[in-house]
Amino acid sequence: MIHTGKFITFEGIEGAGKTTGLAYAADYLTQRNIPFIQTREPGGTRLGEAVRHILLDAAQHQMTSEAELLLIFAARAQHIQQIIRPALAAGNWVLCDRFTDASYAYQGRGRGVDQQRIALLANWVQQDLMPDLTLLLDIPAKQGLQRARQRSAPDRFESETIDFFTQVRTEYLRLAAHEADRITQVDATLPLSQVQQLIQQAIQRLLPHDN
Ligand code: T5A
Repeated sequence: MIHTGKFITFEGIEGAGKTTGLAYAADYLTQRNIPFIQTREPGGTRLGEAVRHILLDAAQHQMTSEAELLLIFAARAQHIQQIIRPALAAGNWVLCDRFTDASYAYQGRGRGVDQQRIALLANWVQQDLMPDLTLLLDIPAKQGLQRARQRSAPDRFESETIDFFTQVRTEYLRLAAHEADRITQVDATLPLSQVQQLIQQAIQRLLPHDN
């Protein structure tokens, strides 16, 4: 019997396989009768999805880095209070497609916003909330973008340069090296079955021994 929900986030650049990995994790938890919700950032609430629409809109090319960061954290504040904390408190696991690591990677390293400002916002909206596990799906920028662009027309972020995504990836890898206990790095260029096996192994470590 599980009493406390676990908070798992999925990170990586465009096309790394976060959505695919999250769907696999959801199947895995379902098979083990572990209650969970799946959600995403930006998004997850009515407010968050409206903010997501603005953030991804390719027509919003004049958006400043500061406006972008504050919109993301406004959505995150709502998401944490309305969805994530209540779900965890009720004993559900939370599978979340992106969280604050993305802000350090995209707005910090990618856009050049001072990382201390991001940390200030993170402390404000998260307080003691941190993911129990973050799966970083790592892929070279060119390969990730190829996958993402095969799927749909580029949104405002996907229209960025390879250099931008290389910077974003570099920051994700730095975070993974710095927080190795929380962040499990997965080679997302591997065949899907092997990626899924690595995801399963990481999640298994969070399960109580009788599960
Ligand atoms: N953002 C977000 C910020 O800037 N700051 C923040 O703080 C936050 C929270 C939206 C944008 O918001 C920005 C970053 C983003 O640009 P998003 O919706 O998560 O974020 O957007 P994407 O990263 O664009 O999501 P994608 O759906 O494009 O990428 P995924 O989810 O990583 O990739 P996925 O699973 O859809 O897979 C892509 C394709 O690859 C295949 C899949 O079948 C699919 O076709 N694939 C594989 N192929 C071969 N081998 C494998 N191992 C494969 N795994 C997946």
